[in-house]
Amino acid sequence: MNRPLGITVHRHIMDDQRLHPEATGDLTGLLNELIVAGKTISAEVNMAGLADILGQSGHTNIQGETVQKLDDYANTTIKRRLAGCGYICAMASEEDADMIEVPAGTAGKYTIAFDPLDGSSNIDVNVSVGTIFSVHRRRSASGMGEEADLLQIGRDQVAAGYIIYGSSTMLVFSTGNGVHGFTLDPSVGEFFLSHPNIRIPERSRYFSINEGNYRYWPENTRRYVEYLKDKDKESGRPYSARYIGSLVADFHRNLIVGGIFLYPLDNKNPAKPSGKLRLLYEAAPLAFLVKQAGGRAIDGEGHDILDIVPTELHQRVPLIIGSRQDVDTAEKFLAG
Ligand code: AHM
Ligand code: MG
Repeated sequence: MNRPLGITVHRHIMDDQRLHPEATGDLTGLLNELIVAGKTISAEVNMAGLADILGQSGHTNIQGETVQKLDDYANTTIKRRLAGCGYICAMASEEDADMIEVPAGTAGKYTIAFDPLDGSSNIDVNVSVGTIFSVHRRRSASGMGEEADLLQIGRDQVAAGYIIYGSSTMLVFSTGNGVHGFTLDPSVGEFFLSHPNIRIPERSRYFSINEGNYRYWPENTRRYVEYLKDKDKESGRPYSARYIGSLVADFHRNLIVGGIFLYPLDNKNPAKPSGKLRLLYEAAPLAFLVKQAGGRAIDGEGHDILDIVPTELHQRVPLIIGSRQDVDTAEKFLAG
């Protein structure tokens, strides 16, 4: 069979590296290792229905949630592949309470935070899940990495992206030079450039939110969602609702066709109103991508996600992300 010759993700990354004569190749090396981890996880996710790996592992993670077996698998796969690769000095994972050290003598110049398998409560029902990652240059000069190397603002990411395990497996990432999407051809085990220079539409007709939380939202958030559902021909309202409950899938859809995703502040815990999603390995990397694609991400509390200074690895943050004009409107409503 004649296959069209596509640009592989490795070629794309090398071409990108050549634009930076000062580059050492370490970021390229790190991304390549991550891609192999992603392909490994993809193969396992695809086999999940057959391999008796579905279901729960029986223990809970730092967030108090039940860990699915595939979460464990994805987490271990990424950690093993990156440990000792020489490109990173520390890792943080949604599934690990503490910073993950790298073997002595292998510390490199980057850090990585990742959610190994986001949306994993959806695995059993065949909904798309994904791996999200965020890469920073370390702050400390050398030696073993420290937590402070991981606690950096989103704006300083050098690379961020996700791998979505959906009807096909796609890698979407940015090194600060636009957002590019690659689709895995499983027959050759290679990601090919399928979505160069992704731009999110300036305005959309879709919103993604868990409306089951309506009663827990502040009044301004409720008013905004009511506004989206009001009839107004000129602004294309009512918007259509699309909520998958798997962040990578919801985000990916909105990135490609336009939309606004909200996991806003709520008072489910009245003593401590908060968002649900995590800053370091969910909100910040997607904020980096959306900005590169022409969109925006805010917390609805007066901050751009990319400017929030993390104080702990598993910090939660409200997230409003997507098409620029929609986020602008949401910002006005949420500010009252
Ligand atoms: P997870 O990291 O434990 O999988 O949880 C994060 C997921 C996101 O993928 C999704 O956007 C959100 O939780 C859905 O939450 P809810 O079920 O409260 O709507
Ligand atoms: Mg997650």
